[in-house]
Amino acid sequence: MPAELSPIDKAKFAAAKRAVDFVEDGMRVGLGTGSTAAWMVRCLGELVREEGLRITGVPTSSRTADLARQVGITVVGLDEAKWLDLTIDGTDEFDANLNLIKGGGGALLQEKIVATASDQMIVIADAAKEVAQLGAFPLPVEVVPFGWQTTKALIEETLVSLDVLGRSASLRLNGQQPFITDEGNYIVDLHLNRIGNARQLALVVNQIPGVVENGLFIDICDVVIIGQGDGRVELR
Ligand code: ABF
Repeated sequence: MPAELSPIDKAKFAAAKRAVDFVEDGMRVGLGTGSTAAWMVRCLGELVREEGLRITGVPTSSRTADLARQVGITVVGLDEAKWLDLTIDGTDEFDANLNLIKGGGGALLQEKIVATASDQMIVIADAAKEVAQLGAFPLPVEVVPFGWQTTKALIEETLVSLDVLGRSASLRLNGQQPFITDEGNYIVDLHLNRIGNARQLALVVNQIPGVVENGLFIDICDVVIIGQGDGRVELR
């Protein structure tokens, strides 16, 4: 573990390092996005360069693709890999049922596609990501730019009938401009505070015309590896 890391980065590194123990020679591996996943990509790159580990990486964002190539991992698209043995990714929140809120980095669409096309999904996280109930982290929803304000209004209207505490939504900005995803879409963040029925919310929001995908990962994650500042890890 690099010596100069802050406690939070030590926790992320510890979880990432433990996760790569699950990667076997010849695997097709989904590579997640975010700072914790970046440690995992770097650890895998070291095994590729120094131990001759042979894997094929399928990145979940352009940022991850660039880092994977930089550290020497062979990168292919999902359609070339067809199906993955394992996806390792970060998260913004996880609950006792291993349901997640993801998308803080704006890559939720590719992350969910890749994780769903995998035999197993391992999430790596620092302990602060664990919550009793999902929703304190704003729920990212990817929407097409066409008519986004109408889509946002329809989402807010729908929230009135759902078991959530907060009901406001905001367009995610990058400076003064809308944040643009790898697919050229926008992100609307839902400020819900507490989500009572995540499964129902995920289904209802995705029915709204203009919504592409939401950041709720229900029944997708198989294992969460929680890293601690002292280097210890815990598996859920
Ligand atoms: C990514 O990991 C995103 O879905 C999520 O927002 C992010 C968490 O980032 P970090 O690991 O930097 O906390 O998969």
